Amino acid sequence: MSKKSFFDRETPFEYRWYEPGRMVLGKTMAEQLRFAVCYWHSFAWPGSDTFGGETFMRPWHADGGGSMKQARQKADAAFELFGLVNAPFFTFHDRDIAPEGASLAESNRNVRKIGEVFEKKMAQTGVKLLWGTANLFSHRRYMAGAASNPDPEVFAYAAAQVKNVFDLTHELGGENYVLWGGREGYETLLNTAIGRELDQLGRFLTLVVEHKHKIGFKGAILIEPKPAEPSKHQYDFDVATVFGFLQRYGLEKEVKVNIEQNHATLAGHSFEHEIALANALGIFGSIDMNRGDELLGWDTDQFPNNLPQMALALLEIQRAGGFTTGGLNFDAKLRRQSIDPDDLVIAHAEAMDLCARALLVTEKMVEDGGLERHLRERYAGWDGKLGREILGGKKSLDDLAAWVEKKGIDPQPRSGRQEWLEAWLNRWI
Ligand code: XLS
Ligand code: NI
Ligand code: NI
Repeated sequence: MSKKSFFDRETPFEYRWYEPGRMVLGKTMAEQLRFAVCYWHSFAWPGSDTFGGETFMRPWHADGGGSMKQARQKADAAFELFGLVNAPFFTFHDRDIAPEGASLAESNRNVRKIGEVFEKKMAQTGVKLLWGTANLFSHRRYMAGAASNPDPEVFAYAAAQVKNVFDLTHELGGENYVLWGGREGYETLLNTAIGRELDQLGRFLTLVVEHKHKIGFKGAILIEPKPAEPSKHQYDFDVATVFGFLQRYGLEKEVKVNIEQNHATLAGHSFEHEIALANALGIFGSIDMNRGDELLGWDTDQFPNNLPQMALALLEIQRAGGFTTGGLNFDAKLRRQSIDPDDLVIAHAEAMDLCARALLVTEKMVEDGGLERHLRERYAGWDGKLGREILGGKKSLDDLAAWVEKKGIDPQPRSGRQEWLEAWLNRWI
């Protein structure tokens, strides 16, 4: 591995749009986009699906792929890719980076050993950790959920796993800690007590938040909403559901969301809807930029390729003030026929390039200001006397009824101008 590159490219590539140092809307492109490569799809997944096994045949998966030697080999390849595509961040689950041991203590030690490898590689390369997370869904002990499990021993086991990888995330200078409720949901209500499970989840998240303050972690804790898959119904359905949950357990100031494009569409929303709502509710954190397939109803985790969709998402992120601790994670995987190491390089590089291009489209939209102007005019009444008095709680139902009658008010509808606005958007693509 060290002598011969795993990726061994013959054709050099270059970015057409991504210029990390170029200023766009007051920050460099690199600062605006904060790209991250995910470990699980690119290095832990062997290309299997429900109907067939491994297709990629990576050396670190040979003979079952369970050794620490292979985990180190995998880390070498991962950091080689980050360098090749010039990705400033990466993301991982504990189980992506190191094999599970015979006991939790051994598993945790394995994770920590690779953590040491990461620490060195991060110092050498300057690559940073966008977020870490725990895999609380693959092992059979989690088949009925982690925090929402009917057995409190599973809750405790999950807590122990989270503590280890959260501490590691903190030590590696990670900028966020993510919780995706993979099996926090149910298959049938016949065996599920929803109320109990929600309280268990609320308790678990509270413990994570308390731990954050105890260790002095300065980053954000993020929940990643998803409506279903692997569970039939998942509690963190979408941004609105997560916000209600956070409020119920008093955590809405402590926890934000990591929004994934594919999860948004599975929940029946657009990506930009979820980002805009999170912004409106004050919980926007980070994104997973991976699309679904319009004809398939599951999480296909494809690299982004739709410029207008990406530009709209990046526009909403600008409206939210841009990323702070968050970033743009490619929670995306190759198709299982893309078996060459090169495919991994091309997929990431082209996705980054297209995101950069989308950012330039966003820049034009923001600079033109057409949308903001239209919105200002559309809502202008709410900034006037009547609007301010209503929102300021100065008018009762009686007051309003009397005022409308006395003045003989008869509001006139105005055009929503949707077609004009859609054409305005396309002007910048
Ligand atoms: C799965 C999720 C997962 C999270 C991290 O659908 O997207 O990969 O991003 O646990
Ligand atoms: Ni996903
Ligand atoms: Ni994701």
